[in-house]
Amino acid sequence: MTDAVVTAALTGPIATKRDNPALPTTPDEIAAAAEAAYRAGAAIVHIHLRDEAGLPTADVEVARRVMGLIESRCPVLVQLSTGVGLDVPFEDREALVEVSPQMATLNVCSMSFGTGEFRNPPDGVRRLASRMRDLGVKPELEIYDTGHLDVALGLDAEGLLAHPLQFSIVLGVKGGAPATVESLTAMVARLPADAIWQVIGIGRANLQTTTIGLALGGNARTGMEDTLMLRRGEPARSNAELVERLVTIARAIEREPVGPDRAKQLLSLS
Ligand code: KMH
Ligand code: ZN
Repeated sequence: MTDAVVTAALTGPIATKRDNPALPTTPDEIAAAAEAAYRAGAAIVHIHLRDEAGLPTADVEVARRVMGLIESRCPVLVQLSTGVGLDVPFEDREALVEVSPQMATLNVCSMSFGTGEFRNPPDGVRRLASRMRDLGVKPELEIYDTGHLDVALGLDAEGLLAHPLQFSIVLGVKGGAPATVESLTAMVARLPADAIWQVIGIGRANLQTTTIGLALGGNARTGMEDTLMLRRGEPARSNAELVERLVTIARAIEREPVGPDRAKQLLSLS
């Protein structure tokens, strides 16, 4: 068995309870979902915040509250999304790292995102990378296509990123790389030798692409940000249910999900 770090992406920025009533959106629901995901085998929770209306927010007070609630329940590591939501200005999103989560996402390029636009301007991305480096917040480099990898490597060449680099290869977003083995292997082949990586499989191909990533030696992520369905026609009843299934798959292919302490070592978190 080799180690595998499992991340649960609990909420995301787009789905609502109308899409799946089990989606956690309030601070208490997110904290309870984080604990259940941890107990099911996740070492990390990827967190998007919602306001009282259920919309994505970059409110640092909400971030502090959610992080405090999670910490009071379990030792799972927190990866805060700086992607937040498509309608939230970059300048508000970047302020979230000031609450010093163990990790935060760093989306390196602007792009079309479904029917919306995901704005990550080059000067803002460099500023955010530099602030994360100064605060000791580990960037989760989200790579939605091959060119994004080159931009991330450029940030590394400028000395803005701490090693080992940690990549999430996102497959299946409309506007990014398709959920195919070819697009995955094209990106994996070009990662630095010491890079740590996982697949984020969006939508229908979630199960297949995540499993292929694990089989190729990557870590793994699942959760209701990435898929609201356990399988076609069957909505997920919880994030923990998705994590349980992924843990079963990991073990079946000789990958053992690790706890937060070991994940901290593997990912070189401060
Ligand atoms: N769904 C997007 C807006 C992140 O968490 O940083 C991208 C996103 C990335 O959620
Ligand atoms: Zn996210």
